Amino acid sequence: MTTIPSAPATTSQLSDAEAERLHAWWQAANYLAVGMIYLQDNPLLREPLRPEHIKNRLLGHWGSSPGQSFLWTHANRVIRNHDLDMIYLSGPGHGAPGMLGPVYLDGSYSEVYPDKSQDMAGLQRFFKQFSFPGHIGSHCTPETPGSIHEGGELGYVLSHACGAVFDNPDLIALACVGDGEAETGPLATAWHINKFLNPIRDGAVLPVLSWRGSRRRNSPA
Ligand SMILES: Cc1ncc(C[n+]2csc(CCOP(=O)(O)OP(=O)(O)O)c2C)c(N)n1
Ligand SMILES: [Mg+2]
Repeated sequence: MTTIPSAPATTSQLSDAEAERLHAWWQAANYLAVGMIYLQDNPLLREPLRPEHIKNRLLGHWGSSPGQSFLWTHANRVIRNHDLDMIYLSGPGHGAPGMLGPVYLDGSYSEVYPDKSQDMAGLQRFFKQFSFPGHIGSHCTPETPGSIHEGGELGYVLSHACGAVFDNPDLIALACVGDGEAETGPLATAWHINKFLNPIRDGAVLPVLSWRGSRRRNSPA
């Protein structure tokens, strides 16, 4: 009989201290997502909030963002602990704040766009220019540091994830599927691509359904 050794406790178990740090990082990412969607000024709420601090037109899906930054936060932990080769693919629509927040937090955004520096002035520009014509898109556009493909049309996250791992045995593609996206034909079909994935020759796809209860089951109306 063969026994499969379990992963070493140090890398598989989340200590309270580590959980607290991850949680703090995730909360900061969530603050950035809210700021991007709602604020055009007063980014750190250092003064009482006034109507002119709020954007006139709100774009970007708040509900989509915490789930995606949660995946990002915890994926980073396993990437670091296990030295993984992993990419994240974002399916839900207009959920870019869920990725832009982490990218700003880890310093990559300011590195590529020095005017979005990690200070109050840079943060104000980052917030104001999100979903503003000619500036930062509400999808994860190619201008996003680290991004390799534009989204926009729902339905393709699993096809892209599978395509990325074919003949790429060391890669893990973490794919977040929006519950709305999951209702599209291309996405429904893409669940079947696993039939073509070979665990020896190809990498692995780790799909996560972002099911946010947007459709109430058994509701009377
Ligand atoms: C094929 C297609 N149909 C419609 C849209 C318009 N659209 C953009 S986001 C969205 C809702 C997406 O829902 P979901 O995937 O659940 O994402 P979330 O709720 O997390 O924003 C829709 C219908 C689109 N981008 N692509
Ligand atoms: Mg949804």
